[in-house]
Amino acid sequence: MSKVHFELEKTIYLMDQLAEMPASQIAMAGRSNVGKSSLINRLAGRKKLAKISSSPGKTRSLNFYMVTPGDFYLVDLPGYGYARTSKKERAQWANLIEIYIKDNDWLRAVAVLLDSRHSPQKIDLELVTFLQGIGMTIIPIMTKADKPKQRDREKVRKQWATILDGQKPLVTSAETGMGMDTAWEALRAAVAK
Ligand SMILES: Nc1nc2c(ncn2[C@@H]2O[C@H](COP(=O)(O)OP(=O)(O)O)[C@@H](O)[C@H]2O)c(=O)[nH]1
Ligand SMILES: [Mg+2]
Repeated sequence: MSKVHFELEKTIYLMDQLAEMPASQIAMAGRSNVGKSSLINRLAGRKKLAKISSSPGKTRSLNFYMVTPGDFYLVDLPGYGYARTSKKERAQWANLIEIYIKDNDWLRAVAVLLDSRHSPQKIDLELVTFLQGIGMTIIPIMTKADKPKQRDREKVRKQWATILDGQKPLVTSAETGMGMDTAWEALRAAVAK
């Protein structure tokens, strides 16, 4: 594969900073600590592009990375579901995400990151149900695939496929690089759609 380049073009902290970013976009969503930053770094081939946080729940911003070639934005959404987040912060997250995702003509798909080690969790299901409800294309991506036994991982994958009307999540590991080619294919296919 030719060399890809990620450029952080814009960071948004508050709703009123949301402006139209006129290029195809793919958003990445997932619970805090699911491995979102690690996956972005692995895809970019750079270790320190997105911060791997030792204190989860910290990042509250939307980060727009311009990806070349391809000329689309990979949008890193703030992680959700951090246990120590207040009710108010949770509501703010939902509000910002909802406004960003709805009525965004540039958004082609939302990659939903799912931890390979866990059965579907309520909070992930809420996001998936919301996306299904508005007819948004979902790219389900299982992370940390190097952690569980393959048999357990496949069980989780099947559970998700049932929820996703048969669509099987991609299986990735930022640690080993497993599944990166497939992930790129899925992202590029969604952009080309
Ligand atoms: N074993 C393993 N650990 C991972 C993987 N991806 C992320 N991690 C670890 O999971 C923790 C959270 O990762 P991070 O990328 O910051 O998650 P984020 O909060 O979703 O952005 C860190 O300690 C990472 O080193 C993976 O593919 N395999
Ligand atoms: Mg992160």
